[in-house]
Amino acid sequence: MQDIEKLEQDLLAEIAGVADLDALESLRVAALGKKGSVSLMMRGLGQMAPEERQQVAPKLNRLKNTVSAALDAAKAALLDAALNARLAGERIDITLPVRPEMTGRIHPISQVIDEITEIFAGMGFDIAEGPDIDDDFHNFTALNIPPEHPARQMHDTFYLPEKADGSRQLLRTHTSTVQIRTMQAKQPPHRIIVPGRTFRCDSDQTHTPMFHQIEGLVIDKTSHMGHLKGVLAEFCKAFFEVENVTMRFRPSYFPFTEPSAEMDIRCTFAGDHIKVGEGEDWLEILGCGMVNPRVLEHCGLDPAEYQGFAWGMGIDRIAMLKYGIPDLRAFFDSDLRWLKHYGFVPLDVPTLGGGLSR
Ligand code: 2NM
Repeated sequence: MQDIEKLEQDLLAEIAGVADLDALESLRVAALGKKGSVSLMMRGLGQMAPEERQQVAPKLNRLKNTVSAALDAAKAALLDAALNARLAGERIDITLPVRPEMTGRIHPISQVIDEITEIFAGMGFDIAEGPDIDDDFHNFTALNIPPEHPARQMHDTFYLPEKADGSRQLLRTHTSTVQIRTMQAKQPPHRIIVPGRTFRCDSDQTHTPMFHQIEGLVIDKTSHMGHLKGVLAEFCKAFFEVENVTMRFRPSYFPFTEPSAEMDIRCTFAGDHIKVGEGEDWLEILGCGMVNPRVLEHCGLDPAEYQGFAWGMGIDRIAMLKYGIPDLRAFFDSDLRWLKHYGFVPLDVPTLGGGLSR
């Protein structure tokens, strides 16, 4: 009897003092394993007289249960402590500033794309993207640009080598390919903007063969030029971060819109910087119009049911204007000193609430 109580006290004391899981497992084997101290005692039951066995057996069972429970509890406590130690070791203070200070910079074009998408996303537009390499239908035919149109000539468009069937793919000359793909793939209403690379065989002081555009498209049953004007006015105020922008629409021509217009905004040229919104000069910033019914038909939409507006603008020139960057071609030189000077800090993400360009 004494033995049982003594053994229990000893075992519980040892379990309480154990420092790690390995030691605890050794203890378990030494007590409850085949040749463990508790097991050996239980084996002794066989040699006892029945009355004695009846007395001792429940005590031994209780001993076994107590030790077993103490082992389980100790194991749980050790696992808990190990987890807490690991969590404490992995804890990071996310309020600390980034270290080391980030040296990478966001290219002004990426910054301007982020700003513009933020503005239009705030107005409920989706952002759509599509392939740089496309075909004649999406780049020209669907946009009501007939085969003899000058924009189709070799000197404007980069063509890929002819395929076996005689067709040639091309590098898209505008992002409108994506508007076409969107109208073909989904049912109206559409409210999208499409940022991306575009390509034209043209290279001088103010043109690079690859440049960037953002185009917008709204299609539903009742959208009209008044909505177009409202959307673009909101955009200009937000983008140039000014209270008021005076706009002017000049009649123009695009095959894919009817009527078409070009939009100018008031500005003043103050030295090398430009002030946008008010002033004596006009700055041409985009082309726009009501989507030509023929374009809708090419996309399988009934012009008697659907209508809408679209616009397009070059991002590179707008980025130069907004951020006072003098030379277009430096945009694509990958000069790290230039990027450090004109680039943006990666964590300063443009938001409508927090400010676009800070
Ligand atoms: C512009 C000017 C005016 C335009 C039209 C379309 C489409 F696909 F809906 F017909 N996409 N983009 C558009 C209209 C583009 O860029 C100066």
